[in-house]
Amino acid sequence: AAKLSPEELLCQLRDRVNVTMIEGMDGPFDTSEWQQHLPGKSLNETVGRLGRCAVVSSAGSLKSSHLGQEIDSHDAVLRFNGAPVKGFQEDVGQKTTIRLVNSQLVTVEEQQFLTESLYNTGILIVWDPAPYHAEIHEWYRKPDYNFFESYKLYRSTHPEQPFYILNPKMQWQLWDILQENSLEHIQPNPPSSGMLGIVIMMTLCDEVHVYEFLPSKRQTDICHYYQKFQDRACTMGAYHPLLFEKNLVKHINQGTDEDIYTHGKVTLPGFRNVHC
Ligand code: NCC
Repeated sequence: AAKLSPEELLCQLRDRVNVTMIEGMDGPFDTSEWQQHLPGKSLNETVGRLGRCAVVSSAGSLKSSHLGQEIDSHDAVLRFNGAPVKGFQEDVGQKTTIRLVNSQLVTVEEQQFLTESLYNTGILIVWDPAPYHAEIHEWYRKPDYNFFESYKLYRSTHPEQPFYILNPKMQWQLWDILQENSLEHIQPNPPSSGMLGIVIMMTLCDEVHVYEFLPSKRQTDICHYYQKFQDRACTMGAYHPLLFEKNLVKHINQGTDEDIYTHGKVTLPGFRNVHC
């Protein structure tokens, strides 16, 4: 596999990864039942045009980072799954514009998902691992986790909160680019929420700063900044091709290595600012 230059790679990401949310016109969702649950406005309409954006990984290395103020200075902040802000503002900030959650959380942790106030802030997006390049109907028949009922339930109790379903085609378009740019064979598992969130923000924002996706000098085996649990696989990857994702992000980073080392910070252009 021939490695592309950072510029070529950015163009590939811009042109081949289609970031869209499920809409009422899409395949099996074009029923009156789904019409009433899916948000009326598109994600673009809901967020408007965003300038500087931050993506906050959930890594343990955010602990004692004091990055909170810097993170909150962005126009929009994306967080993942159950990553809290309460009690951790000093390190991760308090602003949440978008929260990207996986379908496992929405189903397996349904009770918490439906009741914890953490999820009531900002825009929610849920994604589910789909079979490789599966057509949307096929995925709908056998999602990895059947989160659809839980989604509808949440929508009924929080009708005013925008809550989108990520179109599953994106994950494999992105995975193909990861594979093409890696020398090793990658297991065909979808990218992590982290990598998906980075590309979502690149479509919405002029500039994206990613925190502690590429670990800083604070790198630790502690999985999350909000838990004591230790597992190196959280940072290196087991199911998700996390190491390959991180190599790719390192390759397209427009910031300095110093920024990575001290702040775990990567700077990426929004696709609007990528000229091919
Ligand atoms: O842990 P998780 O990820 O919620 O983390 C969000 C994203 O942050 C980046 N990360 C996290 C920890 C770390 N030490 N280094 C990192 O770089 C990754 O990019 C990660 O995607 C997920 O991707 O959805 C994941 O979700 C958890 C779990 O399902 C949720 O937290 C909900 O409880 C998965 N863990 C388990 O299933 C046990 C994790 O594998 C992937």
